[in-house]
Amino acid sequence: MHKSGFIAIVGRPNVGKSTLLNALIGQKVAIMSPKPQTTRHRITGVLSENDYQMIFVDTPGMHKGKDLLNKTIDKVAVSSLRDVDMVLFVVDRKKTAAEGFIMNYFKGLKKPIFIVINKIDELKSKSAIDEVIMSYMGDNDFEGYFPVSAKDLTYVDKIKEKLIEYLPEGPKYFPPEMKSDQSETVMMSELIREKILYFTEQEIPHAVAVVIESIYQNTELNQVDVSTLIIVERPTQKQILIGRGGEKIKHIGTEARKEINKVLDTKIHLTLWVKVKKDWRNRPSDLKAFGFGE
Ligand SMILES: Nc1nc2c(ncn2[C@@H]2O[C@H](COP(=O)(O)OP(=O)(O)OP(=O)(O)O)[C@@H](O)[C@H]2O)c(=O)[nH]1
Ligand SMILES: [Mg+2]
Repeated sequence: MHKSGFIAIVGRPNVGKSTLLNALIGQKVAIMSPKPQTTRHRITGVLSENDYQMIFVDTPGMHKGKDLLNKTIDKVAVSSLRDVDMVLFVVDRKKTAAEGFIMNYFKGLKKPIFIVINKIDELKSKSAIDEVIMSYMGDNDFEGYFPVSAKDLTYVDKIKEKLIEYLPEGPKYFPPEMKSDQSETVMMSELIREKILYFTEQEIPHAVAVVIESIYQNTELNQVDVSTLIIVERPTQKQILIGRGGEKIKHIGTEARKEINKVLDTKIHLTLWVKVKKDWRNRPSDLKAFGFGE
């Protein structure tokens, strides 16, 4: 008998959902960063074994976003809840209003929901972990509680062991060698955005969109030439991103190139252009052009 199913990973921004996805499938398919609102799209990660397939759906952190971009990406997480067989609700602290906001979406969902208490490497003791677990008991019917460290891979396998029990009988939805449904082009733009998130501060990470303009297989130099547009909202942001003498953008480019080389095993030559598109996060046409929304 072959088992398979879809499992959504949801939670507040920055709790470690994408880190958990990568840990569960043993490969980096989703970018991760210390800045909230890193993930902006639904990202599928596939774990294939002989007798089962788990299709994990990483989602943007759920929160009450103000701009149109955030409202659009919040819908992604909410609709993912509808489309899956099971849910992993990731938390990293005791229940607060932010978690309560998310738990409202669980009402009436007739599917198993598990809580993952992530970042236990930062919790000092077993009793500190228990306190977090206790704060979630009683409100919802959770099927299980998993204290883990996605970063250190501690107890991540316990989640898989439990999910196998709950998986329904089903086909292989993806070929076993396929780890994600993201195209290489999208993955490249994401890895570039990851480096921008790491090396910029304040509002810049949130104001950035990355669009791959062209990809050229340069057989002569045995590399791929990639030309990329980085969109920001204001001229001041462009200045900061480029940095004095172009130093900042050069550093981001170097780090992105190394990461793409590592993750996608592709040698690339990267050209980055920074362009201002005023208030793009609130313009439906821009959002569509940059790959957001229906
Ligand atoms: N200490 C510790 N840090 C972790 C752990 N898992 C993730 N992190 C860190 O938490 C931060 C956020 O991780 P992400 O995986 O990007 O979080 P996310 O929930 O996907 O965030 P959004 O996409 O913004 O919703 C990163 O700096 C991670 O390194 C963990 O187990 N322990
Ligand atoms: Mg994420």
